[in-house]
Amino acid sequence: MRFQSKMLDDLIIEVQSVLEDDHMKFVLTAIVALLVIIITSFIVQKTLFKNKNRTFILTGPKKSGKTSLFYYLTTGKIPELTVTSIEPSVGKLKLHSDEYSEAFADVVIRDYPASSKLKNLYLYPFLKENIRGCKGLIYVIDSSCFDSSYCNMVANDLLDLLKITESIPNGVDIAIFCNKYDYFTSRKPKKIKEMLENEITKLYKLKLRNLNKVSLHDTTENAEADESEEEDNFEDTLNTAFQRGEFKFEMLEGNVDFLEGNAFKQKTEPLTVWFCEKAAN
Ligand SMILES: Nc1nc2c(ncn2[C@@H]2O[C@H](COP(=O)(O)OP(=O)(O)OP(=O)(O)O)[C@@H](O)[C@H]2O)c(=O)[nH]1
Ligand SMILES: [Mg+2]
Repeated sequence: MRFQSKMLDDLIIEVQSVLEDDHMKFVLTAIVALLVIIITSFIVQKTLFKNKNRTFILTGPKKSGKTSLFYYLTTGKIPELTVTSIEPSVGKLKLHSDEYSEAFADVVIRDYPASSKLKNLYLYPFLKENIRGCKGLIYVIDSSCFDSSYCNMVANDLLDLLKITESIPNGVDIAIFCNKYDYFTSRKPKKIKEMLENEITKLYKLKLRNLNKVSLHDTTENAEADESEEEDNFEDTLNTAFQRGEFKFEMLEGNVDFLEGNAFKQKTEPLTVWFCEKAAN
């Protein structure tokens, strides 16, 4: 009898230890499973969030009204005073009408400073790295001082940008926002477009001539190879936009629209229409 009770005790202890072991295993498995779920959902959320946002870039010459437009587009207000931007500003697009608010909830605007040094530091690296997530570029110009030297500066700037935006299939759509139309000296978008096409044609021909000259006179083989490679790259990216040597915005992969506006007086309707078109795509 005593022997039987000892055996029973032993059996109970054994069963308990097996159960405890299984219990430990179960608890450990549950913890690991929970951790896996948390980490996976964190990664999925991060990826979805990253892919969800559509980015629009705001750039252009100094003092053209980029930051005023940025504030208006992201807060619905115009800043009382602006200072020269020295770093990018990022904000979510906020259009007043409720019917748009949902459609644009994921649209992010990035306002970039205009100096060449700061563009090299912030704008170009960001564009090159995120070109596929960039849904559009708004290039703000001051239409009230659009003379030949301003036109030359804008043409050079646009060529630098187009080399990046045209490097992907279908390119990136661009809105040239001709700001400050409230000044009586301001030029109409149609005239600005025509002047820019002529200037870019001139720059392109000059560039090709210079490259040819350099490769003819250069004695070292390496330098020749480098230059012709640069020429090829330049031609490859923008070649189709030059019909019989004449530059035409219509021939670019991305659509380029010339819009008129006055950020100061909150007259940006053409840009709202443009955003609606881009958001629908
Ligand atoms: N008359 C008029 N003035 C404007 C308009 N838009 C902006 N401004 C003024 O232009 C000046 C420059 O505006 P910003 O918004 O700071 O221009 P920005 O391009 O961001 O300037 P930077 O960051 O220095 O390159 C400010 O005094 C604005 O009030 C406009 O449509 N009409
Ligand atoms: Mg600014």
